[in-house]
Amino acid sequence: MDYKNNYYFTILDRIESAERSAAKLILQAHGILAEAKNGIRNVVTEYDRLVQNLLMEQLGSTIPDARFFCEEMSRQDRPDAEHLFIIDPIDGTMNCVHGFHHSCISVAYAERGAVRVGAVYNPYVDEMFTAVAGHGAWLNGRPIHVADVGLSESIVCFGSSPYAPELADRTFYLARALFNAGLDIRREGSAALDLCYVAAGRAGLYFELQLSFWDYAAGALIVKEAGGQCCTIDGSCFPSDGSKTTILAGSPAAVVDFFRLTE
Ligand code: LIP
Repeated sequence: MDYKNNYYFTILDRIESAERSAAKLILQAHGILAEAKNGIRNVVTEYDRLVQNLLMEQLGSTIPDARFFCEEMSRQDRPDAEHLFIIDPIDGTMNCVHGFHHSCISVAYAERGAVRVGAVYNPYVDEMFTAVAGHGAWLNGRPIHVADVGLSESIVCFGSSPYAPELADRTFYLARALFNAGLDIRREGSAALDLCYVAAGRAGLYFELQLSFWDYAAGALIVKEAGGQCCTIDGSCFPSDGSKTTILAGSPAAVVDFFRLTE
């Protein structure tokens, strides 16, 4: 393995160990208080901040001139920075606040806008989903691959974009159409885990009409390295400026079926 890829695997190791240390904070959390960030559906907790600070400290010591694009930062660094960590300290914060044990820590490493490494850790079930660009995707160290099936044989995950209620009609119209075309639908509450479930072949498709860069940066790489497709809802590339976007991810066959269904 040449130096550069060794370098990415070294960064992956550092991200994994930082996520496992940060996860202890989440597992020890009791009586989590939610503060409204922008209305009662968009909340933050002290644990989001504690986890983010720990990750920034540990990863900042890994690459001293690294920049950060994190959910709980008031001002993100440039998404095209030479060395950038994209962090969602607790993806599925609302789940975490309500004791739904389905949340994760999501960290991606990018160079000049290209995501090279991704790791998503669900501490409640000790599942570490990882990927290195050009080298594949893994769950707890074992290779994973998207399901080799179309929509009719798929569970479909979707996100309800609770921070953008104006998108609800289109979201539930699509969810209904996919309920008819697929096996069943799931709204799990963590975009990063929805993407990892597609990568592991547990779900055949996932969509959401509004997501932030930190929600999908790591999960999208994990889907692609697991042989899946990941793009905007109309099949385009994600915005390079890190702005909010729609997302569609799935097995190649399920994505083709989705575009046939919605044309
Ligand atoms: C959440 C995502 C979820 C989406 C929410 C929010 P957060 O991330 O995981 O899929 O529906 O709008 O983006 O805010 O818990 O990190």
